[in-house]
Amino acid sequence: MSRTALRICPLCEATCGLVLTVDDGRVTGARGDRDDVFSKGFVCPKGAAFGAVDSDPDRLRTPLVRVDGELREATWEEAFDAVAAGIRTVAERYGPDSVGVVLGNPNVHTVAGALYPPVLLAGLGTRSLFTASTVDQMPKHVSSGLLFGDANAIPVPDLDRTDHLLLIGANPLESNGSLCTAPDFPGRLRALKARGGTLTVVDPRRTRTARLADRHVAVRPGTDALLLAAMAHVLFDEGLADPGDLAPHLDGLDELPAALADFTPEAVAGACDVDAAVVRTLARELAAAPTAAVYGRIGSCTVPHGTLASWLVDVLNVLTGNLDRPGGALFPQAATDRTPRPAGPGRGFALGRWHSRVRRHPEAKGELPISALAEEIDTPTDEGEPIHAVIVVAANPVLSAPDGERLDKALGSLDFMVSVDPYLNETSRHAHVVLPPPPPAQSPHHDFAFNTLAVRNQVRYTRPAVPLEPGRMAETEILARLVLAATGMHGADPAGVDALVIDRTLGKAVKEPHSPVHGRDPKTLADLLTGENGPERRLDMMLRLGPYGDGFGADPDGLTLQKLLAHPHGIDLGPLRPRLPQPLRTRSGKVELLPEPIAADLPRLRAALDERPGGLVLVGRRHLRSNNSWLHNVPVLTGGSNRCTLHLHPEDAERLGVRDGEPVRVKGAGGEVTAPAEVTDTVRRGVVSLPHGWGHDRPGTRTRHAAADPGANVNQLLDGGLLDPLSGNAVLNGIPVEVAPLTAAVTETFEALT
Ligand SMILES: Nc1nc2c(c(=O)[nH]1)N[C@H]1C(S)=C(S)[C@@H](COP(=O)(O)OP(=O)(O)OC[C@H]3O[C@@H](n4cnc5c(=O)[nH]c(N)nc54)[C@H](O)[C@@H]3O)O[C@H]1N2
Ligand SMILES: Nc1nc2c(c(=O)[nH]1)N[C@H]1C(S)=C(S)[C@@H](COP(=O)(O)OP(=O)(O)OC[C@H]3O[C@@H](n4cnc5c(=O)[nH]c(N)nc54)[C@H](O)[C@@H]3O)O[C@H]1N2
Ligand code: SF4
Ligand SMILES: [Mo]
Repeated sequence: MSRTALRICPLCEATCGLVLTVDDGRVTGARGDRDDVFSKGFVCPKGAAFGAVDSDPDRLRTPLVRVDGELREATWEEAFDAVAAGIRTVAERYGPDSVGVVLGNPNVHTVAGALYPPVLLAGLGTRSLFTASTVDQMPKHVSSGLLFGDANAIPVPDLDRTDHLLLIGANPLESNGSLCTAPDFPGRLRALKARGGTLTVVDPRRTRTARLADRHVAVRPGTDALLLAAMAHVLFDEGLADPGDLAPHLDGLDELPAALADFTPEAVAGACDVDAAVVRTLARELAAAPTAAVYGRIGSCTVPHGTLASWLVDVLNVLTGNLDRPGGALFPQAATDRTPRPAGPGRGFALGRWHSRVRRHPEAKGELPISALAEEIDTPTDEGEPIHAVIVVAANPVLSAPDGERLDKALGSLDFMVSVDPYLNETSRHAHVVLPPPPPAQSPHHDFAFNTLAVRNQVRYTRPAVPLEPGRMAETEILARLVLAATGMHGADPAGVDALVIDRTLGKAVKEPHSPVHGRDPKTLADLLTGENGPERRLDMMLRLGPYGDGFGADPDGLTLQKLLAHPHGIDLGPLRPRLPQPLRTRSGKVELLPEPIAADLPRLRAALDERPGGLVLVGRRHLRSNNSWLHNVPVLTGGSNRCTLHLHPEDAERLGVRDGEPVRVKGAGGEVTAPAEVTDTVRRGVVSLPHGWGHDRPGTRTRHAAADPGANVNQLLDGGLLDPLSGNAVLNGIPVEVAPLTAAVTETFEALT
């Protein structure tokens, strides 16, 4: 029997609504949902392959438990018994920080990943938290924390209304956008141009996005902070800085010109390899546009000055009066955001409240750099215990973080490791217990994270499209049971975890004077919650307490889970609106334009004015049909141009004696890898590019298709020593490498192997 079911796509940040075709409990097709209030029918090749992703035969169906060194199929009961024993033994013997928690990217794409890791961390009391954020957007969190007092207050470009978009180190035509949730990002860029707006792209590669732009600036990798600082300099120098209505909300504006005085267009031109005249034009165009937004992503974050670049993105938005105004960059307001409290001074954002044990890296947003995970396991010191046990949820750091070889060994040496992962891959192969979540069609979906980053306020929820197969456990229940097992409550009712959270949240809400439930009885409120299970009741609670909520009856027209369920294609909550000063949590209650940690990092940027790379530098790239490390096992999403090749410019190829299609050796501080050369003038001279997420050639994995065309792990070129100091984010772009053709003998072996 064939039927259809709605499901929000979890495969990237665009959050498109899909219509799945379901035949006998199996997803056999997927198309864009034309009635979706946000995505309006858009779908990309990944979303269209939802069925293939969902039914990959290599997905694990039952838990695995290590017995006598071998991973064997086990019951859920055996698996959680092993987790409780493994984690508790380590925690009780060596203390809470000896249990590390590693959270990967898919946690922001699942209901379970949003609701349970915070409870796990609180219950464990560990400071050893490592996530994909420190190989990604941590610099943006830190700059937002410092500017606005809230690390999660990230302004989003108003794509649909802006007149001018300056896009730095992002390639949404392949990635479909990031920290800017916009289904059909490509179509929205075309619409910008169609309404007479302009698009400028700053990227060392002439990407598909750059080809769409009115202007493409092929900056030297790692130098965006210099470029942006010089643009700010020009705005001051030419009297173009005009924050307009923002002025009363700003602190530190007068100190900025002096802080940026050294960064003249002429001073940065050499380092950025961008003409001073172009820098001036970029600044003037930004100032002249009726509305404009500066937006930076991976290429501006995963670099040595990632926090400064992220800070300067918003400084430019402020100086041109574009922060918090329609057509500029605004703060979204999601339906599950906490009840907005009245504006006023907050607690501010602190960095370095504790440090990593081995190299004393400061924490940021409660996290330590994932680049330091291996050393925190394999290096004893006099101070405290190394990490002896690790809980991994939806992460594959052996491929996604620097120096996978070292991490691979370190994970293999642990007393205990548990992975919540659908695959036995490069990381989970080290686990003592693997807990596989069901495929996405069997899971509910709501975008807790991405709705706070969306170009339009809206809310959508989809229940599982097909029921759980026999023997499967919902990921929400897996994580609730994991919380219990890891925190000494093994065997208790997992529904108790949700009940506890509800109890605490409502208990707090009724005490907040600005809450719609102020003064009410939390027990009565809890009884009003609807939903089929704990996670749904928690969603209902968040919606009802949130900015559009019914306030548990205070506003009968407001949002509830039941209302959302009655709108299966979602509810539109309108365009982004100006919100300042309400989102600010700084101590001054203002936007703090020159916070002390930023000012203290500027001398390092000044030193970079004179830096010139001696040889080649490497940058990454994404392919439309990829998703970090874990979609290479789906045949329809691999092959064609989605290959792990080294892009290099024809002139560099010629100089090095490298020919198209032939294998080259790439060497970096952390090691070397081999990949076929792809000679292309889409990369600028002096820059080579390898995609990440490849390197599926380790034994003991169960991803057969990926292993057949493993590619090389670009992160092996890194030794984990290069970080943006303020955020602890790994430097993944602009890293120095050496490239050489493989010698004939080695080439033969390479060809035999590939
Ligand atoms: N050189 C270089 N390195 C990079 C990047 C780069 O641009 N260049 N990008 C970085 C970025 S932005 C990121 S976000 C990181 C990503 O880093 P990770 O999060 O470590 O890597 P992913 O490949 O996203 O793998 C996530 C894991 O989750 C599993 N998984 C998939 N779906 C689910 C699910 O529903 N539930 C659970 N529990 N698990 C699931 C997958 O099998 C996989 O093992 O990589 C980073 N690494
Ligand atoms: N198809 C696909 N979509 C994805 C993912 C995927 O793996 N595949 N991953 C998802 C994830 S986890 C994320 S975080 C987002 C990322 O989303 P994006 O940031 O849009 O990702 P990328 O496509 O890597 O684009 C980064 C661009 O920065 C450029 N770049 C490198 N170094 C520099 C530099 O120093 N300066 C400048 N200005 N540019 C530089 C690169 O050439 C590249 O074109 O994509 C998400 N969407
Ligand atoms: S753009 Fe992203 S969310 Fe939309 S269908 Fe493609 S992978 Fe899914
Ligand atoms: Mo990411």
